[in-house]
Amino acid sequence: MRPPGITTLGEFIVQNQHSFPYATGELSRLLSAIRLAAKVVYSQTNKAGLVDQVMGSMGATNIQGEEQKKLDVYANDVFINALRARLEVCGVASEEEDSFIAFDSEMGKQGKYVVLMDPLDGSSNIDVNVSIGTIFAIYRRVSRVGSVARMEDFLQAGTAQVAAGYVIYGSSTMLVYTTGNGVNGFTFDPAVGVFYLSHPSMQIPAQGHIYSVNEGNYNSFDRQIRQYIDQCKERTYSARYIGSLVADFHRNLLKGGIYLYPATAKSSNGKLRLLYECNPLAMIVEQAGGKASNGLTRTLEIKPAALHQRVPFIVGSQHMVDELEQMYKE
Ligand code: P6P
Repeated sequence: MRPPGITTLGEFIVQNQHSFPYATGELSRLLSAIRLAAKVVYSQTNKAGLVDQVMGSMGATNIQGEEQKKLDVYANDVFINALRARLEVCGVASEEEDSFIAFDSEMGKQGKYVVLMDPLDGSSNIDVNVSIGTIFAIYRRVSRVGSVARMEDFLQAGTAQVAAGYVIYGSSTMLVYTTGNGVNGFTFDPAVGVFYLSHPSMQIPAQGHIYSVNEGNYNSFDRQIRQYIDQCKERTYSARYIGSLVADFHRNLLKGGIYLYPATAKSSNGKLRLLYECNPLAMIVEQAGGKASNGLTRTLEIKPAALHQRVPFIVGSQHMVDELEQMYKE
């Protein structure tokens, strides 16, 4: 029996579609595809330790050269198939796909939106039972409706996102998203198969006392990053780094804090991808009152040059990001 006053994700989307700047119903159907896919991926991730065909890797590697865990590929297929079935979407870009996928059927070409996603981020944590996540960004296409989706539809600045969100498959599974009118979190009740509004109007504390960074790379960080980390230690902030972006981001969103994936000796632009990791989380954090940048430029204003482009990523509580950006200005 549903507690009184609790709203389901489906009801919430319909109740709020009037605030979505395009035809009512379009976003509802698009988000419901993501909601469905999240439930399907949930059903596999929460038994990854049990179901042999899910464990281990296929031996294939994606464009990042990272070993693809079977669950990576599975999640990618589930989300792509769910989105292909919706007339609102004309194409998808994914961390698991070398290039974008254009839905070139007559129905697909009529789609007005493109979706960019990391279908299962942090998948190397699957085998050790650490929370993992899906991250997605939604844009209006810029190419002509009725034509096949083009690269320009996917290489839009983050400020053009019409919606962004993530799913965290953890001790509970949550879907957190924004359409530009605040951030709302929904917790999945597997007994009922429904996401319930559990975190309305999420706001990240302006100041936090948690910093999240892989300090193994400390010696190759920019001077400003090392200076900021040293300052966190002087202030005896808590170091919390799960090694799963969605899990680290979600905790900092709730408690306040800063997540850093700066440039390193191994990767001069950091490790995280602009289009389907940094931009969606940047939109969410800004809608929740926080900030995201590469130290010098607001993440959402970085002009994409390539689908899998990496950027240094600093995201979290406003005052913490401000302080680090000030070090870059000095
Ligand atoms: P490192 C996972 O592979 C991921 O993309 C993020 O989820 C995570 O925050 C980061 O990489 C961890 O990278 O280099 O610290 O192991």
